[in-house]
Amino acid sequence: MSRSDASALAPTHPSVRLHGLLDAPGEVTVTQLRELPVSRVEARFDCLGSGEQRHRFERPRLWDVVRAARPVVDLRGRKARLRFLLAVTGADGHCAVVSWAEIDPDFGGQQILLATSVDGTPLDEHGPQLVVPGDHSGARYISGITDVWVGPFER
Ligand SMILES: Nc1nc2c(c(=O)[nH]1)N[C@H]1C(S)=C(S)[C@@H](COP(=O)(O)O)O[C@H]1N2
Ligand SMILES: [Mo]
Repeated sequence: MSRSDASALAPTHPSVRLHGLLDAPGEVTVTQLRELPVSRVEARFDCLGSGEQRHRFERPRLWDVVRAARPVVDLRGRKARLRFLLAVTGADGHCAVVSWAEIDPDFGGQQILLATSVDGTPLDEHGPQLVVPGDHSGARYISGITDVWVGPFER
């Protein structure tokens, strides 16, 4: 497909809004997420409604997506970043929080993904899906993601 064909299709595809305390906030499509380094995860989780599920997910770590948006956080020491959290929301309003320390390699370093495909099926039309391999429950596997907010807890 030529470049002009691709950009003609772009407006029909959903995008994820990256916002919060970021130097480079913006909208990112599933196509753009595929430009980041690829990770692959075989995940198994439990759903209260439909029992155990197994899926193959592919593409970027949430960590790489967030770093590309340049969060305004001091990474020289280790304490300042610990108050940061990421709120991930789907098109239906389902929302869950991931703490910065879960995905930061200096702490949990979990392979949490914003998947661009599930079992080989591309998610361009539906929007990316959050993949949290450490979770027993599937409830944080938010699909159709429209929004990722990054910022510090304030008290
Ligand atoms: N946007 C959105 N994503 C969601 C949910 C939801 O209600 N809305 N439910 C979650 C729950 S409870 C589970 S168990 C998994 C189900 O994943 P599946 O679609 O592979 O069955 O999706 C999760 N992602
Ligand atoms: Mo579920």
